Amino acid sequence: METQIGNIHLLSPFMNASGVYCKSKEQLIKLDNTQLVGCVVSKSCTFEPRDGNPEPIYWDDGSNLSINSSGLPNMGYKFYINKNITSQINKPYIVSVSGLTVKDNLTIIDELLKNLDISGLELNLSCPNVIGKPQIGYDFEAMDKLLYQANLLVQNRKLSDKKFNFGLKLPPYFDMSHFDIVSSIINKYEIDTITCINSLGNGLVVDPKSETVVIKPKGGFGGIGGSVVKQIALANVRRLSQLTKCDVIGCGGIKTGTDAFEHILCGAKAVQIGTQFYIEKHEVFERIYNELLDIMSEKGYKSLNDFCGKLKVIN
Ligand code: RRO
Repeated sequence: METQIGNIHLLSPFMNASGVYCKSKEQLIKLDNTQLVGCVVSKSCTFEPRDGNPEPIYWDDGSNLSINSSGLPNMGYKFYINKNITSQINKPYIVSVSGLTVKDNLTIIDELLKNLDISGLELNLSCPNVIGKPQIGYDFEAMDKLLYQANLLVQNRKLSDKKFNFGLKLPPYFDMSHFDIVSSIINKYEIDTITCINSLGNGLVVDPKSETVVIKPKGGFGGIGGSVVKQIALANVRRLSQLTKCDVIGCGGIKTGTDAFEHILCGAKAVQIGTQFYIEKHEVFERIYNELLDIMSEKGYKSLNDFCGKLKVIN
């Protein structure tokens, strides 16, 4: 079950999706101490600490459908790279970055690169929930400009230490031409990993009984997660692992070992769990790990590489 994502070696392919139980010091340490979590990912951070949007910001149906409009509540980037935290985490540790401006993103990345205690960063280009801030992953020109500048910083660091992992978190794409455009931008830079996909932005859950929305911010609109996004996630994992040189981390609709198996078959080298982690808490990792192990042994697969990216097509 070992795997490699960019420069990071993982003993288990499972990790938390950024945002779920990973904002506070206690939550990060708990993730580090959770069996079969291969890597700890922080809540996306901004330059300054933020409270996020007014509650209620999250809803799920208890099964596997979720909507959130958290609005980036976080402790500020300094918190996530402080020795106070990093010295307590023994597994690979990825800090998710979601600055509110280009300048903030570059400042945070620069500071992260100087920190030898973290394994890498996941630059979040796909937060759907900050009022007045469109998802940069859908603005190809802005994305290219940001990655150009971030890449300069990362290249400098790589001269002295090759181990830092530069990753991106992308929104879902729905058009073949968009896969082509995004991958041609990504391939210009030294990006090690891409996480596909963030929540499906600006969906709406309606409660027919009370005739209301289920979360408060933005009139009820928010990022959709869970089984309903799985097929979109699989398509993004598949296409972007074919078109880029990056290792892809699959995220979206993973509730069972079969879901994880499908992500890996489509090309994911590792997977993140969001909605189901929220619902089932930390026990989810061991359960899904064992389910995946059972599928592998039934099929006679000894390692993830035996089936990673080997989805068959119909000729
Ligand atoms: O904090 C959020 O509202 C949030 C973020 Br940054 C994100 O990347 N994805 C999401 O569904 N919510």
